[in-house]
Amino acid sequence: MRVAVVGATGMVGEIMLKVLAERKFPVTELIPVASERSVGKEIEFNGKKYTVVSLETAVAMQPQIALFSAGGDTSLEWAPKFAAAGTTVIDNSSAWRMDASKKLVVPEINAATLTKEDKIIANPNCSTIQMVLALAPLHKKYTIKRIVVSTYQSITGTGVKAVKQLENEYASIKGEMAYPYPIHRNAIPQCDSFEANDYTKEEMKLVRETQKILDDKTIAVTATAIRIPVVGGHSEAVNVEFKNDFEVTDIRKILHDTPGVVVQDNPDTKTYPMPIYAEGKDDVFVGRIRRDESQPNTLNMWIVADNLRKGAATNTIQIAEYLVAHQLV
Ligand code: A2P
Ligand code: 11C
Repeated sequence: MRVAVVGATGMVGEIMLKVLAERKFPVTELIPVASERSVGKEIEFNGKKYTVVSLETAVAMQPQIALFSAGGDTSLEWAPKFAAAGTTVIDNSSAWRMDASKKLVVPEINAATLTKEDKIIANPNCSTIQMVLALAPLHKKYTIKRIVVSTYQSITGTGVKAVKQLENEYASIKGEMAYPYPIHRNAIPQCDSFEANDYTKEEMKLVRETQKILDDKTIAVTATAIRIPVVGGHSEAVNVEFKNDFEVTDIRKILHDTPGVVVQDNPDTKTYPMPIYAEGKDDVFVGRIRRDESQPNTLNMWIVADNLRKGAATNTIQIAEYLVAHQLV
């Protein structure tokens, strides 16, 4: 496979290269792509050096697959050009996610809907991916009525600038700010910009993307997304009301049997997921599983995952693996 990685010098792009190598994705030729300012730079992949090329050059090279993580504007402009040249694009930006003609894919849930005609495939937002991976099998059995989610999000979701801001604050150095406020010793109740309804874009992604991936517009979702000074992954306190009653032991068993989900849940041994241990892993970790005693058919749990891996790079590459395995590219 000739594989282009658009945004290869970025935070997610670098993890994409790592995950492609780790999972032995059948790359015969890697085409690293970045902005004009990086063209000509060398990057290493699988022990070989590759030169970063421009988007224009990459389209002309007609890769079979292009993995995009270079922002929404780049995707909007360039994904259709790659698609027109016969390349299948898997896009990690928010550009195409809510486009009714594009599929929004978490492979364990809905990869079976993919066909050869899908030339631009959307990868969901990190906080959505980890939540729906755990919720999909529970929805299947008990039918979700409503989700109330509060997130505690890693600064890596914002990018290199945010990591630099925290490092500067640790060292009491004045520098460029990624956030409107200090992040060290703080919790900022704003991830991304606000929409007209006073929710942030991140919160509305949790609402809209969840309904699209679970293919059910009747699921009510409300979200509060918080940025905290953490690096390893996103954490989520999730309260789920089902139509039907459940046994907590059955919930644990279903989650235990769900590919990609790891249950870490034992109050006696203080076992529960934490971002410091999720970092660098591809799984979604679930713990603090307990009945909400304040109303019927309702469950509380705590979901943690590395936002750059399953939340971004790994999910994108799992989609690519599915396409290859099913001869869809
Ligand atoms: P570059 O390194 O040349 O700026 P991050 O989200 O971590 O900031 O990374 C963004 C990635 O997207 C980088 O690889 C960046 O390349 C790339 N990128 C940003 N703007 C463009 C653009 N207009 N065309 C191509 N790649 C872009
Ligand atoms: C964050 N979820 O943590 C964001 C980053 O739509 O892919 C990824 C944004 C997106 O801030």
